[in-house]
Amino acid sequence: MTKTHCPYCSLQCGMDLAREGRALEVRPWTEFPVNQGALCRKGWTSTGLRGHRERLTTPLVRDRATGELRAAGWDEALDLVAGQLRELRASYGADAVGVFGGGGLTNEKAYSLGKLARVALGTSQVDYNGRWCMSSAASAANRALGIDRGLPFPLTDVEQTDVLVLVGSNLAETMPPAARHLDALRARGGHVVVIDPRRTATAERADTFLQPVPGTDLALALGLLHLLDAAGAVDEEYVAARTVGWAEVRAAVASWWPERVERVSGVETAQLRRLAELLADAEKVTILTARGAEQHAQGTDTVLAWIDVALALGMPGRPHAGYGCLTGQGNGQGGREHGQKADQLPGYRMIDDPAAREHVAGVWGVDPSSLPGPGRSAYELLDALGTDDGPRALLVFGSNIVVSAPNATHVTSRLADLDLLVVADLVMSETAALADVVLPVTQWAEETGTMTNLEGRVILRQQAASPPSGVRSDLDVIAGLAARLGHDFAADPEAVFAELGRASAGGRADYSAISYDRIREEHGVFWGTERMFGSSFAHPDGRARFVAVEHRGPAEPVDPTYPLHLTTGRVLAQYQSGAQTRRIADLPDDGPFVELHPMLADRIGAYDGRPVVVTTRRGELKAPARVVDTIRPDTVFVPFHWVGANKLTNDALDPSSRMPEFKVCACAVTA
Ligand SMILES: Nc1nc2c(c(=O)[nH]1)N[C@H]1C(S)=C(S)[C@@H](COP(=O)(O)OP(=O)(O)OC[C@H]3O[C@@H](n4cnc5c(=O)[nH]c(N)nc54)[C@H](O)[C@@H]3O)O[C@H]1N2
Ligand SMILES: Nc1nc2c(c(=O)[nH]1)N[C@H]1C(S)=C(S)[C@@H](COP(=O)(O)OP(=O)(O)OC[C@H]3O[C@@H](n4cnc5c(=O)[nH]c(N)nc54)[C@H](O)[C@@H]3O)O[C@H]1N2
Ligand code: SF4
Ligand SMILES: [Mo]
Repeated sequence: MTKTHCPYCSLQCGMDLAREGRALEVRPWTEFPVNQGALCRKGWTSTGLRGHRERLTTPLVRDRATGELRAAGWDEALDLVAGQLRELRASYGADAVGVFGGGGLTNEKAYSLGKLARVALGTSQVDYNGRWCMSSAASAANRALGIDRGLPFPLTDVEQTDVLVLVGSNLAETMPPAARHLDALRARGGHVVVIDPRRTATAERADTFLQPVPGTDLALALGLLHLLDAAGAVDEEYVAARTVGWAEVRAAVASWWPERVERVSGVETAQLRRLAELLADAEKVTILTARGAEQHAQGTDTVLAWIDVALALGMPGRPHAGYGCLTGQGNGQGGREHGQKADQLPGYRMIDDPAAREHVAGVWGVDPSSLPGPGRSAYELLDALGTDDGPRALLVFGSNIVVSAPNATHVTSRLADLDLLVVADLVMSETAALADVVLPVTQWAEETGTMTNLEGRVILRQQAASPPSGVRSDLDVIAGLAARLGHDFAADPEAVFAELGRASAGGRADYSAISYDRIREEHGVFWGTERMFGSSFAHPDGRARFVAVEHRGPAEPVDPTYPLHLTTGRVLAQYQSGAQTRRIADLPDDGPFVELHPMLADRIGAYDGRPVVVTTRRGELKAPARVVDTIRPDTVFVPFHWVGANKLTNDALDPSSRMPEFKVCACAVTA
């Protein structure tokens, strides 16, 4: 039996892997506190990719003559990649090479990938799919609280709160074992509030459900602040002692009376008033945001407004209360801390900070001035590929861009304009299928590494089986490329983790006190403290910042040609771009569908199960209708696990986090 964690989401549920002959079987690991033995369907079936006939087991190189991918040896493939990268750098400069990482990579991989970019390639052009995921919450938390840690408290704390507000989270489908904490809270007499344009499985477990127009959560928060202030429910003592900036927020929300909020969001004034009363009367309130509130061109401001609500109520830092973001990818937290992000060095240090550069360059044994500056954010990087001043080569580790990037048809055309596309993956993802070189890598149970879950708990995924022959770990691949570029990188995960510890020492996310042995003994180790903000926030003066923000609305409002709101998201049985879960036989793979309300279906003559066409300014998708009365009549929903949804989505970006607006654009639907 090997104690490890699920290959998918940020809950990083603990599991035991038992060998049954050649097969691996998933068994519950009941002592691991986050999931206490429970797993969702994806976790139970996660070994389904082991020995799968579609696993990649040899490097592939595109034959110039035929245009087809053909099998190649590792030396041939890596020599070819390194040779071409050297040539491109010599002709066009170091920024001609781009690197694209993922929040599903282990801490060790994220760290090595950033080091590959900055040290071996000398490029500033490195970013990752975390920009798609939680960057708006990160940018808001940094600004308001002085630090970006998804949950600044253990997840189980939510059971002890009085009112839990979930803004744009469908955790009953996206983190099913976490739903038990909602049930426990309600069994204690607590109250769950869900805010979502769809009455989801999570909303079914709630006491209060608000169903706003997509993209209006910011207006709701401003309206709540208005009502809390009017009712004298602001915790003046806390505000005076622990925060700055309330006066500006108070002035900004003065004009957000409930009728105005109703006009913008569609949420009735009576409902908003009841929610304000509920919050005002509660001793302990916890507000959690997820992608529904964050994946917007005003995502950062939306999160800031909800943090303002939490601060006005005096909650952050109080036991069993406060604000948190439900990070999404397996290593969503660690993946953003160790230097694969365009503006960061390991330890959540900023790449334009001279002291940070000096410290990290010291660990890397290079001159600080040799480190590049900040690069482009994920979408901007992809948008620039193959253009005059953009990268001409891209190395992709752990992302299936063709399916998951916004405005995907455009992004795919950018990939096609590259001189060299290299993809490291377990399977032939839609992105790997376009590559010039495909590198087959090990998957979670075949390698060891650390992940940092949504609570900031660093956990250890231990190897439970040997990889198929011909497959190498990402760390080996990165070290192999670095060696060919004249640099000696460690490839052993524990050695990389020790180096990461040194590089992060003294940074905002300091891992220097954590070791594999400690993680094994303690079932995971929190970086920093388990519960944050008890006595001070992470700004130099110890105070949280209220930030006054305004509601702008979606970048692409509805109009007579595109009269409906399109939103996108997830279903329980598929994970992300589906590259892994669509190949697992025990998970249903029905293809995309279009969820719409019976009133809308009637108007356009659509029938459940029959195809409809969704059109936006960027593309169209034909898929079966799913007629349900749980969605707003002015909104349609498409899951993004299959090619399709992102041909429709808008590439408008949040100005501060550079997160794309996946959660709302204007569309038309015809039967
Ligand atoms: N089954 C499954 N689980 C997953 C994943 C997966 O792919 N599949 N991915 C993991 C990852 S990386 C992530 S980031 C998380 C995401 O976890 P969630 O954020 O829970 O997932 P989503 O389905 O993207 O969005 C949540 C809800 O937002 C709603 N929504 C849409 N627009 C708006 C809006 O404007 N306002 C509000 N308030 N709500 C809105 C949608 O209707 C949806 O129900 O899930 C993780 N877990
Ligand atoms: N319309 C719409 N689009 C969205 C979203 C949405 O809500 N709506 N959500 C966004 C969000 S939150 C996210 S997180 C992204 C995720 O979207 P992607 O970045 O596409 O995420 P995955 O499907 O997890 O891609 C991981 C790829 O890497 C491979 N892989 C898995 N593990 C490893 C590994 O250890 N090493 C290597 N080299 N490869 C590995 C997998 O097989 C897969 O091909 O999608 C975003 N796109
Ligand atoms: S909730 Fe997330 S971590 Fe837990 S079993 Fe499901 S996919 Fe895996
Ligand atoms: Mo995500």
